[in-house]
Amino acid sequence: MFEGATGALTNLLYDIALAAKIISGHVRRAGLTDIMGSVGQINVQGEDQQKLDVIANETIKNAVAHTGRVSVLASEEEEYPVTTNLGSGKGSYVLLFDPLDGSSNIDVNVSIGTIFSIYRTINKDCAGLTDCLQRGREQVAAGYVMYGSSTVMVYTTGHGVHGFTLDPSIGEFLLMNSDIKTPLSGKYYSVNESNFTRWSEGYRQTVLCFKGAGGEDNMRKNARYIGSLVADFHRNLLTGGVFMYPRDNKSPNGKLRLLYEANPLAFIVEQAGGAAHDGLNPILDIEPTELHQRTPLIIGSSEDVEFVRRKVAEVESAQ
Ligand code: P6P
Repeated sequence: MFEGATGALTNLLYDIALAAKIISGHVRRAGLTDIMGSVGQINVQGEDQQKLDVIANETIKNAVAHTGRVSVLASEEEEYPVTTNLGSGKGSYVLLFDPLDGSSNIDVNVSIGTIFSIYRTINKDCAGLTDCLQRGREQVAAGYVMYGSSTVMVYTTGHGVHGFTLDPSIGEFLLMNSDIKTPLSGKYYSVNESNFTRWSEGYRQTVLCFKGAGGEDNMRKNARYIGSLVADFHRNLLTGGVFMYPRDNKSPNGKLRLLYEANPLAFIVEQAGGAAHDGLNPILDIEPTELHQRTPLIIGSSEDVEFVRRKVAEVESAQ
């Protein structure tokens, strides 16, 4: 505990861990109870809202909204920020989250995840949208929960990255990896190659290098793409590699969300010795302007991320 600390952040992380245990229980029972599939509604993202999305979103809101610790929260499933503590907007922290990322994979039993990002409240009288639109560099904590073969929680508070595994027999997260460091370079590249024809030439040449066909054979890597961000990120964090969701002519701002997907994972990967950028600048330096804004994302091992940045710049400056 640091001098002057109240324990509020620690307790907020416990609140999130409690929500994760509840969500994990639902995910593990999906298929046995009527919670798989769609609710027949479209969410604010224009995506077919899955029942587990709604359950996860409500679970996290209920775990934090009345504790006095969170002033305002924002979720991928909520169009606007939600002022908490009976609408007072008072509380030390701001919580941004994607309650269940990759939920389209639920019905086929592929790993999915919760991603969260925590900031200090700026407007002490009544927090709101501006408290949510802070640069990623200002995060005080970030993490994710992956509901996979086991349920793992990985987080940072700016003092290293730490991984926990849920022991269902006692209902507690147990520390498994303290101070995770990601390799400087890895054997995997992760990208949806069906977008190849939509990319700029720089990204096409970069991926050809990863395939051993771009003239930089030392950059040849294995392709691994699950299509669930938390699962792809977690594998690359532990084994090394680079995940890419570049801008393309279908998604000119990229697909992934800055505030509750890219920023928290960027904070984690930088704390683990890796890097994250949007093709030009570090993710954590982006000044947010909208709650659900998208960003291109290149994230993972520092040497691999730098290779992507350098190769794309080299190819596109020569055009
Ligand atoms: P695509 C899942 O829908 C998600 O938001 C991330 O979890 C994942 O990395 C990405 O989209 C996959 O997108 O276009 O490759 O299917």
